[in-house]
Amino acid sequence: MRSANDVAALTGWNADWAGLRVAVLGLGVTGFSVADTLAELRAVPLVLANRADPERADLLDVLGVQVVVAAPEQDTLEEALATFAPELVVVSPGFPPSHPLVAWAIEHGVPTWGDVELAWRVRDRSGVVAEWIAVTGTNGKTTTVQLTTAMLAAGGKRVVACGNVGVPVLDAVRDPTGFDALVVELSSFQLHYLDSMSPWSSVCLNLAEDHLDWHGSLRAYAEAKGKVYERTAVACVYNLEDDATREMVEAAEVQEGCRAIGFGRGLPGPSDIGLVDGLVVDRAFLADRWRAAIELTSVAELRTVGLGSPHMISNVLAASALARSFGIAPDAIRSALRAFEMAHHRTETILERGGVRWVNDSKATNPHAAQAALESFDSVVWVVGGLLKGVDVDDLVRANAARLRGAVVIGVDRQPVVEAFARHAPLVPVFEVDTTDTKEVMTTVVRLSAAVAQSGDTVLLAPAAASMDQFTDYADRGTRFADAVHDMMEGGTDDHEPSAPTG
Ligand code: UMA
Repeated sequence: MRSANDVAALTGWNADWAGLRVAVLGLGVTGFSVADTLAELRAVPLVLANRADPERADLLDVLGVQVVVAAPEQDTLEEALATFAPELVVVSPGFPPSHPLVAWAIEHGVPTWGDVELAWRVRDRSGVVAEWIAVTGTNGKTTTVQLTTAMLAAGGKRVVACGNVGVPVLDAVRDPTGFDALVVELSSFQLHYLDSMSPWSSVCLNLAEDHLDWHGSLRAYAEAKGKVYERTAVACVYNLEDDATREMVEAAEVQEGCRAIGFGRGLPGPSDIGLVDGLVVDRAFLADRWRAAIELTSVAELRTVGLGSPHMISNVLAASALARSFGIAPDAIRSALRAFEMAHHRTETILERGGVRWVNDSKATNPHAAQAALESFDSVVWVVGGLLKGVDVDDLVRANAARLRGAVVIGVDRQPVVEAFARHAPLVPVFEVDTTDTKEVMTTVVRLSAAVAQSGDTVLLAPAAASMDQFTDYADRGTRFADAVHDMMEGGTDDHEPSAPTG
């Protein structure tokens, strides 16, 4: 039996992983990449999951990895874990620290790592050790990761986006050709289980309430986010418009010589990236930053590629800071931005009909993201609701009451949303979609919205909530909305009357 100290010392692909008993919690994309890696390292993984995709379980069977699947209400997994007596537990991000299997490991003094911790330790797999650029924040992570990746690629670097964007970091690390840099999106869940990463540069884009059910409190959520800056080597990038991010940088233990670089939509000081007269300028990565600045692009140019809204400009500023910290030239940044294509489901216009614009921002899974989307439009029919994750929407409703033509409320947690409207926006007509048939939800949403919207309005899907109550994920929710919009608008069936508003 190896001690926790022995396990803590395991660093490097060629360390002595052979025979190490590792319990792997979860069998989604993360759990599979972990078990597959451990098998390659000749460790002894045991995968435990409450549910599992049979294809992944079959593949692991071929690799000789044991998998136990059982419902949470049975004690099977706890018993299997105790009998296995793991020397290490690797936890998928969906498992909160309060999950009985994680709690068991902590109680028994067994080290608990996330997949990203394991990936950091074995990052020398291909022989070429990539630098890591770490990105977190409540909102804008994926866009910023994609922008940064595009900028590095335009600068001639071999680079890949990975982590919470959907590609497990272990898959990127095991790519046989290797990379100059990994741009790693880190969720608060992944950061919670990550303790030794030392990134080249790092950013926490912003901080607002989210995932309180997983973390237990806003404080625990913020603590996890702040870990992104620990041991950073070159640049801690923070948001000049969000003090919480600056405080995280101040609290972090970073490497000697690491700089703090601010980004914001105001005039940049020395060591900042910001806006001057509609130009995006870098006053951080140049020798004479006290007197000079480098122009990277303009807000007018950003508008032409759909990056002109305030929150997108912030993402561009943050990505530019990360790219500049990696030595990417201004020309490469500009050309990456010109060629950038926004990912789907992020303030994406589906179509315009009769002066009404239909916009899909299904990615707005919390109030902060929804606020950013709502601010982009003057008069909105707002499609809101889903799984609220313990977050309250009162402030959001209050702040946007004046711009709302109406609201269409979806999801299981409709009650608190409807009540928030009754309290803070009693004059806004509110329609509830109470069907539980997944196929019907978006058809009903589009029918109700079409009846309420007037020329000049935007019908905006920006739910401020997670999607898993009624959809597979935010992409499924957005696609179903877009499909329903196309079906109704292109089928010309937009002449329905709304049913009576509630509240
Ligand atoms: N499982 C259980 N019991 C539980 C929870 C999970 O058995 O209580 C098991 C099941 O086998 C299930 C598997 O764990 O199939 C799922 O694991 P997971 O929830 O950790 O998800 P993965 O499929 O491994 O995907 C995760 C991230 N998901 C979450 O953090 C919830 C993906 O982010 C990420 O892309 C992927 O790792 C690769 O890094 C998604 C996400 O929703 C996009 N992230 C949240 C967000 O962005 O807000 C944090």
